[in-house]
Amino acid sequence: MSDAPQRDLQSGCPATYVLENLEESIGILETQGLLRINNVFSHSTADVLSTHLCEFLRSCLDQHEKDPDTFLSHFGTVQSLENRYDLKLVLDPPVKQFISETIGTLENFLNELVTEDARLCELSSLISDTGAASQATHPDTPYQPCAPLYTVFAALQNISEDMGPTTIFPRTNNSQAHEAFSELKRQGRGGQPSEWGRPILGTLSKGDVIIMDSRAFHYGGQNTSNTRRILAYFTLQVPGNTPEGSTYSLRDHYKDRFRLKNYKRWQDPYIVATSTDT
Ligand SMILES: O=C(O)CCC(=O)C(=O)O
Repeated sequence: MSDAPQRDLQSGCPATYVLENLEESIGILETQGLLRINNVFSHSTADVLSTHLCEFLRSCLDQHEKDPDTFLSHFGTVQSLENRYDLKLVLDPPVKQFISETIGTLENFLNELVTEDARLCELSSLISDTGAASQATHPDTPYQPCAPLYTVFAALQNISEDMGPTTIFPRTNNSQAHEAFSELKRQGRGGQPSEWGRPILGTLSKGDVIIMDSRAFHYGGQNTSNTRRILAYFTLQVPGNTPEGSTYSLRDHYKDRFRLKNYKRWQDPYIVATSTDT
C-alpha cells in the first residue's frame, strides 16, 4: 500500500463526511479492516463518562477484592491484564448518553454495515494505566466465513503515542493475512508487530472513534505515560453470526437483549426495576 491512503486512514474522516459517503466509507472499512471517524460524540459526554468510569472501576475493584468470584461479572479477559482493565459497562446515565450520541451520529452507517437487527455483543471499556505492557498482536476472531464483529472504540480523552494506543494493521482482515500469521506462529514469530507492516495508531482525539473488523490484527500498546488511557467500546454482531474467539465482554444479563434498531430504549433491567421514577 502507498503512503497516501495510509495517512488518510491514520487521520480519519469527520463523521459528516462518512455519513455523506456511506458506500465509500463502508468499502474502506471492509477492505482495510478499520475506519477512523472523527467528531462523533461531544467532549462533555466524554468527560462525564471518563470521570464516571474511574469511580466505577474503583468500586468494581473493591468488590472484587472482597469477593474474588465477582471478577468475571465486572471484567473481561483481554491479554496483558496487569495495569489494564476490560471493565464491562452498565447502562447507567453516563453510558446511555454516550450510546445515544455515538449511535445517534453513526446510525445510518451502522445500519448499512451490520443491519438494524444487529445485536449488541460487547459493551465495555479498556483502561490501561502507567506500566501496562503491550499486548501481543492478535485478531479478536479467527478468519471465518461468517460476518465479522465490528467494534467501535471511542476515545474519552486525547490519546498520545506514549499512552499505548490501540494499534491496528490494515488489510489483515482477510484469509491471506491469517494464513501468513499461522505460518509466522509456526516459526515462533507470531506475536511480533514488526512482521505486520506499518500499523494505524489509535492516537484519537476526544470524541473520535475507530471501527475495527474483529479479524484485523491489532494490539493495545504499552503505556509509558503518566496518564491513564480510557476507551469505551461496543461491538455489534450481524444476526445469526456468532464468530468464535471473541471474549464477548458484556454483562451477563445484557446477552441477546439489545438490537441496534432499539438503541434509544436500551435499559438495564435491574436499574429499571429499582428506579423510583414515576
Ligand atoms: O487496549 C486496546 O486499545 C485494545 C485492546 C484490544 O482490542 C483487545 O484486547 O483485543
